[in-house]
Amino acid sequence: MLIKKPSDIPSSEITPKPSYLSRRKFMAGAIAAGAALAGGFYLREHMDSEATVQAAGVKLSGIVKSPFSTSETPNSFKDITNYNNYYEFSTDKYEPNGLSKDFRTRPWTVSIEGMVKKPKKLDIDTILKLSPLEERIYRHRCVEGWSMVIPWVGIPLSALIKQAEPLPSAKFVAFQTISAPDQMPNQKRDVLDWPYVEGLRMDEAMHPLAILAVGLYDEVLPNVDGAPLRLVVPWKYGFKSIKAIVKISFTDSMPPTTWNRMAANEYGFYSNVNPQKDHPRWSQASERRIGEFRKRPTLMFNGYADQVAGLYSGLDLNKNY
Ligand SMILES: Nc1nc2c(c(=O)[nH]1)N[C@H]1C(S)=C(S)[C@@H](COP(=O)(O)O)O[C@H]1N2
Ligand SMILES: [Mo]
Repeated sequence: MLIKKPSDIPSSEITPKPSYLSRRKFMAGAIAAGAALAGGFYLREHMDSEATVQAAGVKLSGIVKSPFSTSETPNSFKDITNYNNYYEFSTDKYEPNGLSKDFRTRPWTVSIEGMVKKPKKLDIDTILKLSPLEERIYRHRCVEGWSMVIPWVGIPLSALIKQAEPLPSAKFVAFQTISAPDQMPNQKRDVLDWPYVEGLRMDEAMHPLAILAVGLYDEVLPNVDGAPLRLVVPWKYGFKSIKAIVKISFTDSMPPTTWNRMAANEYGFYSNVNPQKDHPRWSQASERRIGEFRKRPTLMFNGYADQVAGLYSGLDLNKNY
């Protein structure tokens, strides 16, 4: 990953989300007011042409709080949408938000295939109803040394996997981002091996902390954060959390991952946050939380060791980075 001098957003520029969004929220609320939906976990959409054109900003309803959330203070909506990695749009951190504004997230189908009893093509709005939407406030640690706290809204990845009924032979899950060079300018260029791909071991994918995010704060996921469907695995470096997913396939062998293909000595398959294992070009011992000045020590498994360390007992984390 390209390293930039950490010239982050000065806190004076960070408008707290409520005022930043107040007008948009009011509009979305007015649209949603017409939608009396019973039972809860529905996206209030298709109620107004504007809402279907640009789903981001529309309120999600029926969100339940998760016991897995951190009590740390989340970063602002503005931080989370204006300091991103999304190489399909730009290798700059500030540009993807603007460049992804018109990205089309409807209609959207996710193909579930490979070693499963029930392969399927699921519409994104069907996926949204698989499980109650949960708010998951997670730490997010990028391999380049910065971090944030992000209030995702999503469903457990396991809820989707169970639908497909993986075969006992399935040992890994592979994820793929959409190919849309007409919409993603860098997919016409030789920036990365497109489409972006990632993978998890099956037990990692079934872990209750692993989610598919569909929202941020209480709204539909902004395009820049990976709408309409994005993986979040909070004990791993950020690049594991693949955006704009269109394919999930089950395999018996370790799937390729984009950054491992680019530089295998720098990015392994596991990519667990590990302050003791330095990146060949920089230390991983500490991190800068966006919005803070002083660095913080990085925590083993990004602070989720109690929950996930058991997945790796018997694995040499120095070799399996
Ligand atoms: N498709 C795709 N997914 C991606 C990336 C990308 O460039 N393309 N960047 C990754 C990296 S390096 C990080 S740190 C996170 C950043 O997520 P965020 O922008 O929501 O903070 O997305 C990951 N997922
Ligand atoms: Mo990253």
